[in-house]
Amino acid sequence: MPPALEAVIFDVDGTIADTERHGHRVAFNQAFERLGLPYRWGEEEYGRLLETPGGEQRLKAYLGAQGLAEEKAAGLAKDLHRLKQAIFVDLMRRGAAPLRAGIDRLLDELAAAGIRVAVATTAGRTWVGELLTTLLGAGRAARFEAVVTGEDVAIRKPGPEVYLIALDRLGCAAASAVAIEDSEVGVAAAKGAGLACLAVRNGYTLHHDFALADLVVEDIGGPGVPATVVANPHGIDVGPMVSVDTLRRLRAAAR
Ligand code: XBP
Ligand code: MG
Repeated sequence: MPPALEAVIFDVDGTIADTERHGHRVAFNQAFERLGLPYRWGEEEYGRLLETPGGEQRLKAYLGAQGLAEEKAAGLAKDLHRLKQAIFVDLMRRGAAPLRAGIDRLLDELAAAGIRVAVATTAGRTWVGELLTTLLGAGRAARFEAVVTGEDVAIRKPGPEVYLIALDRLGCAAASAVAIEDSEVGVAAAKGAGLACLAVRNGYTLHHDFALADLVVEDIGGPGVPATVVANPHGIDVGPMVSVDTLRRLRAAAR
């Protein structure tokens, strides 16, 4: 018999909340402006820049590509990123990074079923906790038993470390957990750690290769938003919304 579902580990950017297009991207641009730099990241260009996970790493790679020497790029990326994080928190408090449909519903269903939850993200500790509290309320945010961020790992996604640390902190075997991700690198990280993985696409990840995912949907489903299935390689019964039972079936079907 396959192991029971004990825990669900959520990615944050693009999965719990739509943070990138109107949140992080805008904050990066405001940071450039405040430091008097000529760079601005357009919506489409930012989609390509997202291939470098981690805001500071993204900045460093971009500045390097603009011709800055490595040491100069690293120092400027650090300063810009510190500033960008403060700007992002402010934008997020003003609603620039909305919760994705159905996340609050699913969290409540998981709690009612006694299934534990954690976070595994490439993003920074400075804002992740506050985003969870702002979008979900203090009660739901407190249910995340482990919040593992970019600062906790030596190698970011697509490396599996962030998931391995989350599993370790939960004291849960990979075979008893499901990950929810929105991107190709995120799915690779989760599968590399041995978890079953649900992919929830968003505007920036429509073109990603989700061949490793155990189920791909447009949304998990919430009031007025159906869980439109994009790929269902195990042929599981998804239902009108991704529910605890959907995730249990996913866990059982995944290899
Ligand atoms: C998220 C990221 C992050 C965010 C920005 O990836 O790569 O860098 O874009 O956040 P994932 P920070 O959803 O796969 O975890 O600036 O805090 O890094
Ligand atoms: Mg993501």
